[in-house]
Amino acid sequence: ETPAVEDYQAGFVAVIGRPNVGKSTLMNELLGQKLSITSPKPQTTRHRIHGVHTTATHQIVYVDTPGMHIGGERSINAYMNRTANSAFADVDLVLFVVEAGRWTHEDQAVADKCKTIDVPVVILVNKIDKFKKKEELFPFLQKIGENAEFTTLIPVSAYKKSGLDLIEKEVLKYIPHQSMIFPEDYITDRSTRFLASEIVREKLMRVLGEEVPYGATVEIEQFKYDEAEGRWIVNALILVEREGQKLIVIGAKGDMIKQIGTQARKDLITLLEGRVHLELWVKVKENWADDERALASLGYND
Ligand code: GDP
Ligand code: K
Ligand code: MG
Repeated sequence: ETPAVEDYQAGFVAVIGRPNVGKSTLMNELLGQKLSITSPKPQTTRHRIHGVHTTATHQIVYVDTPGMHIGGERSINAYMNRTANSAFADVDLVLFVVEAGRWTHEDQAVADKCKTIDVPVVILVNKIDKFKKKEELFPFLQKIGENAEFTTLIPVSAYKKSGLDLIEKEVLKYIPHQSMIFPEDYITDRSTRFLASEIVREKLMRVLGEEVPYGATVEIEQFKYDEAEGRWIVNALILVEREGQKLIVIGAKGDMIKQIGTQARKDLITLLEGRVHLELWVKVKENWADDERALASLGYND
């Protein structure tokens, strides 16, 4: 039974913060589904992505964003900051994610930015699982309160799934009463093909050391269901900036690319709900991350 319009709530919530505080992990937990890729490396999330959570009483559209960061002169860095900044527009609430016990100048920059916008802001203090005793967290919470001047502060742990119900309860205070914005089964604004390329990029970020991931991107060349074979055919091109990086991605005897492929295939099977044949290729494309036109052609253009 459809609830009366005045009882239903629907709206947009931006998830922002500096890199690596756990924005994407949190969004996935709030959705109960892995949509946005995550890794211990900053700049894992490069694109804005909508994750829609629809229930009988509400539809919340979470907008995950690249981390706002200082420094990085490259076009790709400017793109990520631009994308994060644009997420403020047309949302009902901003969830500003910070990491328990660590307040950096980048957090302060985000806090200062929040003070200039018209949208209400709630702070999520993530990763509280790193503290064994609650009392150890108090000085940090007090410090944020002083630096950020926001009233609502919710300690949470995406890992332990603690505080998620509190977040949703708080979010609903700001979500307007109106009917559904998107159809009931709508999950994201991104194509399955895009999600597939992100899965491959996530494995790159996770499997490789520090020297390659920021200089790599993924382009899906073929993405189709083969009726005769009864499986998906996915060909992905990993673009790196230098020959040396190509060798690292491939690894000795191809062990790196094999690992990336095995892990990516596993997630692709979940995403596509069927058998998957995945082929990975590595190619050098110099300066893709510095060149606005190259960026746009690789899908960095929203
Ligand atoms: P983002 O850059 O802000 O989107 O952060 P990610 O979601 O990619 O997460 C960055 C890192 O923090 C990853 O290694 C996550 O596994 C880790 N992380 C996320 N949430 C938690 C948490 O609640 N507790 C701990 N200990 N680590 C977390
Ligand atoms: K990250
Ligand atoms: Mg992220």
